Amino acid sequence: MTSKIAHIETMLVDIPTIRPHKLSMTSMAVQTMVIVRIKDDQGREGLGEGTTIGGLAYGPESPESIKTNIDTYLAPLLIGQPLHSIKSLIQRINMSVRGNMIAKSALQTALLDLQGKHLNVPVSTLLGGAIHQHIPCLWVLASGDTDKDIAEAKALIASGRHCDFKLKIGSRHVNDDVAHVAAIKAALGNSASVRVDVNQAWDESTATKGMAALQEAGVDLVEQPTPAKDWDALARLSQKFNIPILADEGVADASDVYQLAHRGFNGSIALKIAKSGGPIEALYAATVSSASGLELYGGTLLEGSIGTAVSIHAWSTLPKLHWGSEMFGPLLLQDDIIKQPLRYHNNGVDVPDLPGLGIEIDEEKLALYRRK
Ligand code: MUC
Ligand code: MG
Repeated sequence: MTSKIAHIETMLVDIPTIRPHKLSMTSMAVQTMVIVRIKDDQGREGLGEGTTIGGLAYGPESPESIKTNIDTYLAPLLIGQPLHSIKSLIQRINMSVRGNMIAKSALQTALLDLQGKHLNVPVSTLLGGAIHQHIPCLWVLASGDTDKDIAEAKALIASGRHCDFKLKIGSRHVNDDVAHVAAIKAALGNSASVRVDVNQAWDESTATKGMAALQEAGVDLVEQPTPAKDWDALARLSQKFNIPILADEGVADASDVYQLAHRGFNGSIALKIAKSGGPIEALYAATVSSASGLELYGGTLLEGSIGTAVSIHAWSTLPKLHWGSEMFGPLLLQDDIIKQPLRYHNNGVDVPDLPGLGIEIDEEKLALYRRK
């Protein structure tokens, strides 16, 4: 029997990070997640998460706006609705609410979890079926200190947890950033793939200089060197260098991927559930990327375990993630609000295979970290 959506609760959850995490636009010491709990009229519950980086530093939605907008505008559209078609529920929301992609992604995640539990199948099955059971996962070095980053990377390589690394740069002068990256690459050698994320901090001429030096230093990939919507610059840079470019902030959804490909961009695309409005739309972006000959990467907005789990379910349905993924968000946090943490080993993470997301809330931990 089809169930109906009976209740939607949202809460802000703050968990400190294991060390400061420095990006070009902010430094994080704590991560705030908006946790969503949707209950149906048969007593089942679906979990969702909407998470961004650094309040309003990264994008136009803050944790507080995500919570307020779900409570005030999105949740009332779902209460009382039958659960049989998630796409018709998405359509219902999209007809009344523009933007707010992270809020939409949080709700879509909870609906998928609820539907998966109802049908007794994992979320990956609802998204077409898992092709992979283990997803490669890199680690981000972002302490801001070269020696600390080298020590952190060497320990992670030795433990077998990660062999690929992304370095956050862009807040310092390009020469200092390149020296920092080159020192890390030289210390790790060929045992590691080293990539950088500039988070839009360079203009095109600085990017031309920086990318030439990074290519020389043996860096494998440069992520979003120039401002998000400067699609022409990204396309020109991708044609100028052999070192590939990964588009991140510049491509939120399938239509952005089309626009970038149309301009001659020949790099790769970072898929993220948060910027697309949910895993279903992130997979639409993947389809347009593949049709345009662009390679894929599973991205994160540093979500905790719920947002990370649903992303892993989505990426498991893709034939090929050319650059692996960065689904390490839970490992950056000092603690977790779920009972069985995601399993990280062999330079990757396992795809959960229990019904729904395959994860269970730890109520005591949730009560501890929930914002009062
Ligand atoms: C980004 O822009 O890629 C992903 C990993 C990380 O450390 O920051 C994010 C955001
Ligand atoms: Mg990025």
